Amino acid sequence: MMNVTKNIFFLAIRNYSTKTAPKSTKPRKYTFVDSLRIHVRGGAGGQGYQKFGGSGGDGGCVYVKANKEIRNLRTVYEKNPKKRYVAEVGQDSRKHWILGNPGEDLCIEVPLGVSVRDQDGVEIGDLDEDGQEVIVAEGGRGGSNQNSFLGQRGEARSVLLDLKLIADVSLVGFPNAGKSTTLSALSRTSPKIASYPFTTIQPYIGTMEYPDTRQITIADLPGLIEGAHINKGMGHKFLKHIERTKLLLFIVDINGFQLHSRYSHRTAFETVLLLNKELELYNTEVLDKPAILALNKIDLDEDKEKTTDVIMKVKKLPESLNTVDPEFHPERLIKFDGILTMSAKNADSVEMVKELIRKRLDYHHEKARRIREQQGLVLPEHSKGLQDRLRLKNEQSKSRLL
Ligand SMILES: Nc1nc2c(ncn2[C@@H]2O[C@H](COP(=O)(O)OP(=O)(O)OP(=O)(O)O)[C@@H](O)[C@H]2O)c(=O)[nH]1
Ligand SMILES: [Mg+2]
Repeated sequence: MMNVTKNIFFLAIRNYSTKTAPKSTKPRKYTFVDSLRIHVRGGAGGQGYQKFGGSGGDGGCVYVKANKEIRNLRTVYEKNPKKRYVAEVGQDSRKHWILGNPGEDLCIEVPLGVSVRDQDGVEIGDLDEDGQEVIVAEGGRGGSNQNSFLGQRGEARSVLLDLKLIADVSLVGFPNAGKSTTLSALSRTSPKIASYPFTTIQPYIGTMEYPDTRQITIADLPGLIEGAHINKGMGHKFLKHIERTKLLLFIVDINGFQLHSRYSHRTAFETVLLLNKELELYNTEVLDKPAILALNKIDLDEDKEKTTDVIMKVKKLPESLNTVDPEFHPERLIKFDGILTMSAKNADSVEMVKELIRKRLDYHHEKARRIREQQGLVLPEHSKGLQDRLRLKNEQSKSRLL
């Protein structure tokens, strides 16, 4: 049994320690797909009919639309594995049909959280809300007296769909820290849990439910390892998913972490600093997100010595940095909104985490709202009625004009 576990473990390291990401964007079957390159072309415009001054119909356009029912880009790929999308052509103008009908638009439905970019990496649009849409290829103009009655070609280009999960909270931790165990204790999800690293190889979203029906989503991401920011391990591939979450929940094993016997053992305090450092090296901005530190597996620390030690050191940062080697020092320290101890296997201690997450999310939501309000970006909640009345008045006066 031991050997089997060990083999899986080494296989995992070999597979996931690749220095460069595979070039092909062709997704493997049954895997979570969070990036997909597609080729889009608007429909050509119909030909005009010069003799009668007739105009051809405009070609249809291709647009991308967010649909909350779609969970990942694999669904998009499976619907059209060739990844080519061509909208309908506009109808030609004819003797008995002077104005050709426009071609039908083509809609590509994608999950929420997709950012659409062109071949040069320039952003075309972010689709974060259900029903949001963006045109990716315009249809060609129909032929008319303005263009010598020649229908124009539709726009053609390749477009990258890049999915960044939208969840309220994301779990950040080294492999085997107990992230999936925490997720299963917090939500009704049952992710795979096992005693070897890299058990979770795809992001997984669970929903925490509160007695008053409030729901908070939480993303379990594959574990990070040292060097994740330069593609080591597999966490790097998923670091981008942290960017759109509102709160980070660090899960740290109180016994620290050791990838395997050839690597050094890291204490829980070193692990906290290393996670801080990996996030910083990936994108300093993620350090501005509210974060909670959960020290896990305290049932294995009977005399509470390790727990007391790490809490004291985290609270005494930055002075406590001098207790560890400079290689662990981040440039910028993350500020934790709260430190908790738990045993993810014990549902009661996880309840506290659940409550704190809600409190912190609500606090930061309210804070952000007030800042926007002060900057005049949104009307205060109580003046929303006024906004609606103004809109209605505008519409009424418009309809009177018609
Ligand atoms: N004793 C004890 N063991 C725990 C606790 N939480 C998790 N474990 C065990 O730790 C191991 C790893 O747990 P996982 O939840 O799979 O860890 P993970 O962080 O999701 O790991 P990866 O998916 O590999 O990144 C499993 O054997 C769990 O049963 C805890 O509070 N106490
Ligand atoms: Mg896991």
